[in-house]
Amino acid sequence: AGLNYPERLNCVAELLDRHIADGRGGRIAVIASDLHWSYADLADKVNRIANVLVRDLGMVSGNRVLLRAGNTPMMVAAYLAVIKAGGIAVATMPMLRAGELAYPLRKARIALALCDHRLTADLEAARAQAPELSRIVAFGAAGGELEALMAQPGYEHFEAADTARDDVCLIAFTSGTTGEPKGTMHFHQDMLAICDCYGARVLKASPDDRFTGSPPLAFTFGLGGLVLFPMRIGAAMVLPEKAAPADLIEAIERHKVSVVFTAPTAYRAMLDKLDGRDIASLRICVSAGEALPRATFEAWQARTGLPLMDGIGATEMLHIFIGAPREAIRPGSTGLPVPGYEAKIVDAQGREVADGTPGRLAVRGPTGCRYLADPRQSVYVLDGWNLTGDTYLRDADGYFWYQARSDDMIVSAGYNIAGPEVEACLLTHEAVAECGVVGAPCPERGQIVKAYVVLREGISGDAALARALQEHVKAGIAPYKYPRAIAFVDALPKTATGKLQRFALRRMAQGEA
Ligand code: 3UK
Repeated sequence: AGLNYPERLNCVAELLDRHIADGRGGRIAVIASDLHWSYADLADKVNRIANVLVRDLGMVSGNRVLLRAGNTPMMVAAYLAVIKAGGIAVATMPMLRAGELAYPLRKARIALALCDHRLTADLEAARAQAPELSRIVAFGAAGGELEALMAQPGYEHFEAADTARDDVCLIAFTSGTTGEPKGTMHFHQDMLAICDCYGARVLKASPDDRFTGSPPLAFTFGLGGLVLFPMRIGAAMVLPEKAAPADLIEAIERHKVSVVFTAPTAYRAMLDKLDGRDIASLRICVSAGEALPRATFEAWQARTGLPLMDGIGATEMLHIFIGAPREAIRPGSTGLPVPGYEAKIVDAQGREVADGTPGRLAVRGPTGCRYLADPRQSVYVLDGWNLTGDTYLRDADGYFWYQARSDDMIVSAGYNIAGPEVEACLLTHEAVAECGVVGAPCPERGQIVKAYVVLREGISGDAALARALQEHVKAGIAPYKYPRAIAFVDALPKTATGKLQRFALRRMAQGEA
């Protein structure tokens, strides 16, 4: 994609300071409820925090700084300040508790943390298991500790640290659905590369767009979609305090948002809440994090006239690496490799398979997996290719079609069944709000297909509805894939990043068998 970044590069100088140097300091950068920060306002906060880090807190280039906050303007400023000062931002999901914080604290050898004042208790508690953590500075409250330090005279200027393009600036932890979370390391140039590949060539947003979404800023899906993509082009980010489907609609309507980043389940949930709302400002809707069921694509398009732009990304790759530009979308397919990336399908021995054959998805490009001090590196990277844990197939036109997480395949009476395909079919039934399909142990068949179903508001589950759902699946896809067991539940187990926890459903299915 012709990426040629200078050897000395600080990504914050490019994402933020450049706009001011080029006379765009008056443009709106951050919107949150009643707050509006221009690019110049944001740069002022960033410089002040950077000065506090270096002059008051003793941070030096290369230090790792833990960040803990929701999607707030100060979280954005803190992220950029750590990176501008040459540090390495280690963001953690706000919902993590003390026991879960200790691992990334120890693994990334964190001495210093900046933390939203509402979230300090768990961090304080985690100190018992992470003795290297010597300083926690709270922010976000009027007269907060960080804010008081920021107000010191002479703190409004800060020269970006002279970092290399391949210096690490971010450690993002995976959500850890299998074993301990892994810290993935990303360089200054990676922050720009995702904008110049996916942002410029697939998303194609404009400086007048306003971006919003639900993913946490501690999740690279959120960092890219809500912060990096808009900043690269001088556009604005809208940060709702809460990001449930109703809050997203409210933010879109109130702030005339045009670009949304969220997960497929959130689009589906928003559909039930659009009556009487004005979301005409919306023009680009990105869906990632989980497979986008065709029924969700179609229902969203029918209701809003907008196609959902599916894209597969991963913490290991920083952001989206397969996805189609709007004019090339094929419903049901994740899309085409993002310009700058290559993708292929390989078998268990790592050999490329023929088009149309399912296998493991491998990808390479300007960003890629580097785990922090972790022997599991070879699980993801082979011969320069990143091996995602996903089963995909490529068609003759080069489009990639998701099948399942490789470890989510259900084997029932010798048949291989992809849970997500059964879920996609169940979602075409009007009674179904959400569902998760896993294998449940069965003495005769090895496994049977079991569906956990959340019904739409006002509908209650009984044996007749369960039979109707089974018939619906048999009529929609090959009958052997139908769920022999159906359980109606109030909610599905989700990770901190909003993904369905199929392993938790499998455990439930085991317990119930
Ligand atoms: C799954 C998808 C089908 C897939 C992410 C956008 O999700 C992100 O990162 P994670 O590390 O998870 C990676 C795994 O999630 N997945 C993501 N998107 C899709 N499966 N269709 C999709 N569109 O199993 C992948 O291996 O949490 C997403 C940007 C940045 C991200 N970190």
